Amino acid sequence: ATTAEQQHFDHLLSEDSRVEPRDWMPKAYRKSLTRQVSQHAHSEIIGMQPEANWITRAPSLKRKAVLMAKVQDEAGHGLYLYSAAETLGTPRSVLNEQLLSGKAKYSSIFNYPARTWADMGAIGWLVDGAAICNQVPLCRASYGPYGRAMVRICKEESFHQRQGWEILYELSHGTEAQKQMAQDAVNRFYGPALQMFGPPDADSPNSQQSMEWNIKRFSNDELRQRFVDMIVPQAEALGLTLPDPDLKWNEERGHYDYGQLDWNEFMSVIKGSGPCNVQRMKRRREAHANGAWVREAAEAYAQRQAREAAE
Ligand code: FAQ
Repeated sequence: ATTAEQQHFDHLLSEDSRVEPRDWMPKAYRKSLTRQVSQHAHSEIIGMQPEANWITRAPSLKRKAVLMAKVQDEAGHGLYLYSAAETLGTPRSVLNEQLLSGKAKYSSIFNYPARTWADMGAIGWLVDGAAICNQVPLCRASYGPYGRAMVRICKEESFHQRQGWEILYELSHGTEAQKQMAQDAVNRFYGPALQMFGPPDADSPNSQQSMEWNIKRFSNDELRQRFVDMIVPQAEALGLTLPDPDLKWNEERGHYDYGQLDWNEFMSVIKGSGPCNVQRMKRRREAHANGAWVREAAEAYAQRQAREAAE
């Protein structure tokens, strides 16, 4: 880079303005953003599986329509995030290959099974709720295409969280068995949802640099705390409890204290040994193989268009 290029980049960051695809950017900035944005895209795509699993078993036509719309939104999020990642220079086919080969990560949360209908509620309320807490600050990420994609994604996530909340509310005000099913779903998703924010700050190798680059605006622990503070009163309103005996209001800090999370489990899930990692990846590889004809048809069409334009 010339000094002028580096200075221009530094100036954009210091003014808190956006870096656009045509601007010069440091190699490490491009690389780290490609990593985060593509892994985010992979999470949206793999994240369709736990809920898609319940579409045919939704308890009513209305619930089925809502769930189908939500799962389709996740596909859309994956697509705009792949497009945003591609503006950094790596083609989608390469990003996809990194997912299929296991080289790229996707969110730990999607390696847990969705056992009952109440899990649709817990996923919407807790998983989409955590996603919103994490993603609202990303609307201000320094890289323009990522920040702009986040704005629309966050609006859709808000609807997702609301639909999850409503499922749980209805169950927790239903029969004793329904309430129990809702409580069980919350018990299973609470810890893994808190781990979506990433490892504790002291063990988060990317955070500091990402914050200096205005990609992340808050640390993993700061966002996790914000999420806990948000869901405690929501759980009370639902009539459900959160499975943490150490959860209590700390007057001095002005925040809820919460107990240690199981970080060994987290590490094992991101290394591939969670309850559903194998199944999720197998399903994704099958879906990719089954879609080969679509890619071939699109390619043949593009070639014909190019030929006709040249004639
Ligand atoms: N799972 O140094 P840090 C959704 C990795 S929401 C797996 O702290 P960073 C919506 C991390 O990549 C879910 N891996 O990393 C939806 C890094 O490894 P690497 C997706 C994790 O980047 C709802 C290493 O650990 N949301 O899909 C996790 O500064 C319902 C060290 O960590 C996003 O991706 C984890 N939980 O902070 C869809 C949001 N945590 O890459 C369907 C955008 C950390 O060096 C249904 N991403 N790792 O090999 C981010 O905000 C950040 O990347 C963090 C991690 C906060 C996830």
